[in-house]
Amino acid sequence: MSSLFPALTADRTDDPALRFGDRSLTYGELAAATGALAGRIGGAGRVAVWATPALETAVAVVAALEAGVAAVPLNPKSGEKELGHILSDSTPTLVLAAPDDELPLPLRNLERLDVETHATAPHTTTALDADVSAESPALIVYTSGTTGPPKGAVIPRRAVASTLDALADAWQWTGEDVLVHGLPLFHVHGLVLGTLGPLRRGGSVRHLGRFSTEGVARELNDGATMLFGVPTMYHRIAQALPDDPELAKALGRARLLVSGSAALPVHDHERIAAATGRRVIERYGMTETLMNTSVRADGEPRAGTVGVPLPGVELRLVEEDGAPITLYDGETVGEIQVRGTNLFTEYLNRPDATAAAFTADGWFRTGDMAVRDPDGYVRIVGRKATDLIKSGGYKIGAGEIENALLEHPGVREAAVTGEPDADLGERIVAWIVPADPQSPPGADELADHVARRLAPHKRPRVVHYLDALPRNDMGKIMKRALNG
Ligand code: MCA
Ligand code: AMP
Repeated sequence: MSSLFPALTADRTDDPALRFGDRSLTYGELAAATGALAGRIGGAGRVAVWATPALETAVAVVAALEAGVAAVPLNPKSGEKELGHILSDSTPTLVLAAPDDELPLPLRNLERLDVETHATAPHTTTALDADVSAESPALIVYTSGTTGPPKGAVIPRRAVASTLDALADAWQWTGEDVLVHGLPLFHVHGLVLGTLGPLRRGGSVRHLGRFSTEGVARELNDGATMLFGVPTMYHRIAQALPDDPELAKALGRARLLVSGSAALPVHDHERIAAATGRRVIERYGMTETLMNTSVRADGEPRAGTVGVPLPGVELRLVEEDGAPITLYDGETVGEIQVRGTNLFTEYLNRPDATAAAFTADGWFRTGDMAVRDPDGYVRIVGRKATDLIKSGGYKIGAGEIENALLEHPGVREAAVTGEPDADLGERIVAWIVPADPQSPPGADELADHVARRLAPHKRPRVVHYLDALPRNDMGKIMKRALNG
């Protein structure tokens, strides 16, 4: 038993814990599988987890936490360049994967341990993590910045515990809840909230394998009580509702529909409310901070807001010069800064970036711009950095895509921007000056190039060809001149 999962005990032989497609584990089975694996990896420095949407990923991460070992979840669609960076930066001693998973080249030099979901050997019942400090790393999650490769956010155990307990308070989330979602397991949303969350409460999660409105309808009509999703998923639900009475009925039954990772447009909020009688609530978080605010289950759901600060989270808005804004007028815009036990400790191997992310008095600069309504509800109105793109709920840095594009022999210059997209929120647009204007590389070829090197969700969806990029007197690319 782990201090993070007090409900994960061997005697709960009939209580469902995890279901992925048609494979499932009870608490008793999960305790046996994670106990056995934890016994094998105890003392390993850090372990990489091949984070497919499968039982094995959940077993691997929970076992690492039980063993007091930090887990580095890897996107199984990561390209070679991205994977190479994450491995050389985080230096895991082992990779945990499902027995049938084929691992790509950069991982083949690493010792591999197959994750068994049904333990065959008797497991230890002593809590391996009893002496592990709450400050020690639980997870290292890679997140994009404006320039350069992704940074590893070191998330300590107390942040995982405190964010999940704050959400339990805000959402009246209990062991009775059955969560359904189809989120990836290599980011905070699907892994911490969507997998560790139900296990900490003693309830269960049904993962769809991949998101579909049919899967959501099936599970909510079959006893699931909560749905988590990114706005793209709720947009697809809103699109499907007019022709799908089963889906409308299913959503109408849910106890809580929660959206996060990006802003859910008011139009989608309204369409879902009109068709189902239920209001989606939004919560606001970041890889570095876990969850900061939420509309509460017992509060007023208000479209276009992310609710109020969670218990234990201090939140302030500041002016450009760092002066705190004291007005709650729904108008005065400032950067959101936060403080609390929900925060990460550092970016791995990046003391410079860590220092830059905090103010002298310990507030984390989120880079998100917001106003506050008179009753404290936070409304996010934008982002400081235009070079960060949120597409499908994934945060993507323009700089890393530009660097990948520049590695294509047919590209002389490249700039990347985001533009509004009804489905994805924003879509990635590449502006290319070809090396040879007579035979520029095709849009599909450039998309494949980025998908292969970085990840498919980072591929440009639109490519424009230019003779030259607009630059100012200093030679800096003027991105505003591109999208305008
Ligand atoms: C298409 N595909 C390709 C290519 N083109 N693969 C390789 N090369 C290409 N050129 C494949 C894709 O891999 C994918 O495969 C399929 O075609 C469809 O691609 P795409 O259109 O990109 O995907 P989608 O189905 O439209 O994805 C929408 C989505 C997804 C399901 C909403 O964006 C998603 O899962 N978003 C969740 C992001 C998230 O969890 N963010 C949390 C981070 P296949 O279908 O097989 O995959 S934020 C966070 O954690 C903070 C703390 C917070 O606040 O939550
Ligand atoms: P990530 O680094 O991928 O964890 O993404 C964190 C960012 O997602 C935040 O800084 C916000 O810009 C955005 N975000 C998360 N939740 C919301 C939300 N409910 N509304 C608007 N933006 C959000």
